[in-house]
Amino acid sequence: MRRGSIALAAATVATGPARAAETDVPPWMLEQGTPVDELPYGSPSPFEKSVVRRPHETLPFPTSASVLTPLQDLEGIITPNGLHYIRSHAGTPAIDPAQHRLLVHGMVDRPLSFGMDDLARFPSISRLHFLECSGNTSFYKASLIKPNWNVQDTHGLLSCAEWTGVRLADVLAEVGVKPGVKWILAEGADAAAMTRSVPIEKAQDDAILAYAQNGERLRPEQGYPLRLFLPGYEGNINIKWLRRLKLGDQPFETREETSKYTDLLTDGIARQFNFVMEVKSVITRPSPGRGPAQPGFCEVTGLAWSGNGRITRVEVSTDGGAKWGNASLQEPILSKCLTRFRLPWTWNGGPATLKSRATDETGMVQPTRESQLAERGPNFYYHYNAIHTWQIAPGGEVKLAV
Ligand SMILES: Nc1nc2c(c(=O)[nH]1)N[C@H]1C(S)=C(S)[C@@H](COP(=O)(O)O)O[C@H]1N2
Ligand SMILES: [Mo]
Repeated sequence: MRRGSIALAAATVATGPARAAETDVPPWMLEQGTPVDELPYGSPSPFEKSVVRRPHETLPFPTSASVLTPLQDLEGIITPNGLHYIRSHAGTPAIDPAQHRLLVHGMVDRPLSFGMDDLARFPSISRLHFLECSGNTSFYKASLIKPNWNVQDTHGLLSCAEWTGVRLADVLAEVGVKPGVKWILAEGADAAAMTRSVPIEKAQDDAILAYAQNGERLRPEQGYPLRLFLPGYEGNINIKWLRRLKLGDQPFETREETSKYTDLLTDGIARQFNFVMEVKSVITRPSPGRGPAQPGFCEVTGLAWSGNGRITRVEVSTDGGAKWGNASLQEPILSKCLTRFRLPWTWNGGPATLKSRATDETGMVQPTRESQLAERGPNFYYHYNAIHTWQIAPGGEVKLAV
């Protein structure tokens, strides 16, 4: 569809753009604006007050240990720092960076304790990557599903930022990795003292000791002053407030990789160490609360990502999966990063069923909900990545469809 024809369609409907009145002068043009030096650190327009993180709409508990990113309100691929999802098992510790240390010990030649200044002396790198909690979208059990959920509820444990830090591989070279090292224990300095075992191959590959997020120092909630960032791996292993790395020849079998974050299979056996967040996508608009205002042109847009690499294709269906069309992918299309997709669509005002299906560079395709449930059985909780469905009613209201 050409741009001109889109504009024409919008202008012909009653609630579209008004005819221009050339002499109108808005009141904010008649007086001096707020002095700029009153804003040492800026915040969004007061008219954007509704664009906030929040816990699950219908959570059965009185308090929550996580708040979700409002994906329905965001553009492009970057999550503003104040809207990055938070999942913290014991709140946010108040850490003085001048006192924070990272101890690297175990099977190393020279155990060392690094201050933040010591780490800053290593060569730095910046990478754009998504972060997704493996519990994101873990609502495939029918009893958990609430029909009024919007995309913030279903997919909001997902964010994307530019992470800056130093390569873990460089720090490991400094301490000297002894032969036979296979795993590294990473420990956080929060009251949960969260610990996970990281495979040495990942540590030597693209692991980052991150101290900055979207150009500024990490937010306290994201692990200030230092976090482990493992691109494409489930959120939990990205240890925040990182204080210790212990090198060893076997996994450390911590609580978060035995009791939690394992996948219980149909035969009753739990699969451990499922790190990679596999190919997934979601339409962020139209979505619940963000339905089409009127029949006519309606852009379908959303996000796709894969912990295995780049997104190569996103298909969109508006008729429940009978026909699929290729969405256009917005550059940059980066490895282990959110990719924005868009498809021009004309909503005829009738019922419609929207789905998106992503493919990554390894050839993996998002499974249908039915096939994933059949394969994984009723006990599965983490790592759900099936095709997601929104239902548009004739009035334009959008609801979760399962
Ligand atoms: N020290 C520590 N690290 C942690 C956690 C925690 O509670 N403590 N939560 C983990 C979980 S479950 C997730 S999903 C991610 C969330 O990172 P975020 O809060 O920056 O989004 O951090 C992980 N790292
Ligand atoms: Mo998580």
